[in-house]
Amino acid sequence: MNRKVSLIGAPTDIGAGARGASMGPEALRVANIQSMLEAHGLEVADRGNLSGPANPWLPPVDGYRHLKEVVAWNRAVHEAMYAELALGRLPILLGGDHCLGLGSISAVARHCREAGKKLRVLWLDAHADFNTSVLTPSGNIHGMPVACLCGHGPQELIEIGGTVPAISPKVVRQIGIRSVDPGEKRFVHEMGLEVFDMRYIDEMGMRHTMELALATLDEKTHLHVSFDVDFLDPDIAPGVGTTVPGGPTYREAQLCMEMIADTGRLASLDVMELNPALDIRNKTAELAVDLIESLFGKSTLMRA
Ligand code: Z70
Ligand code: MN
Ligand code: MN
Ligand code: MN
Repeated sequence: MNRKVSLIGAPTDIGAGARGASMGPEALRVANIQSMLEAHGLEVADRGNLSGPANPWLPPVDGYRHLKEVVAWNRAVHEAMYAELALGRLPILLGGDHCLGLGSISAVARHCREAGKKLRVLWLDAHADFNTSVLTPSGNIHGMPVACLCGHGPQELIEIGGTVPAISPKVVRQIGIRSVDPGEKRFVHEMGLEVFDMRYIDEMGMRHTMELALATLDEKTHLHVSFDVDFLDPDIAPGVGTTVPGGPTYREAQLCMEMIADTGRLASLDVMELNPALDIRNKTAELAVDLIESLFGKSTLMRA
């Protein structure tokens, strides 16, 4: 794995349904994300925070809330992530709400095209984030980034990476899903997204789930993990805008991260939707950092 890591803060809640994810980057820093990574021998550069428009907190227009501001933030995220990849570094996006997955993953896809790499995206989330302006119940664009990446969304958003669509649904594996809107569900099936929902994890276990989600990676694969903190069960991770009961336990989440680490292919990461305004003494931020430690190779015993 690449040992040179860059932290990029994106302090906004522009695409979310609750205010407060804008404080996520600072909460992750307070939970010592940088020193944790350095303790594992990584070279870490904190690039500070991106800037962008304030959140005007307006109702949706034509099925989108804050579209212009969402575009501006995603352009900034795209350029920042792309620049770190071009430097040969492993970027970690500190969100911020999950609408920014569009800017992040479009940058990763652009890098992969130029570098001749194959892309695999693991989307760890309670939600499929596959809505469109006609399907959405809320207009919140954090419910739409996967659809936008696959070419279904407003022109100015889907074309941020220069190529439309930025990715094929075939490169995506969604894990932990348990809240999907009715129209969104039909669209997920129509597009053939590979979804390992909580029913699947209950029946088959996290081990088998991850074996399938990580199958067919090779030395040419760039593995991107988009970690929406609401993936986790709200009992352990209350500090998110949209809690959905019945998520992975602490043990299941640890195994998920450890199995990703074991591939040695992790090349970029998003840590999204952490909402310190709803957290309890930064415990969700500390949990996220604990899990990211496993993602970067911490294991209980030395492994061959
Ligand atoms: C719902 C919508 C969502 C996160 C909520 C919710 C989407 N499907 N995503 N919280 N992170 O409004 O589109
Ligand atoms: Mn590279
Ligand atoms: Mn999400
Ligand atoms: Mn979510």
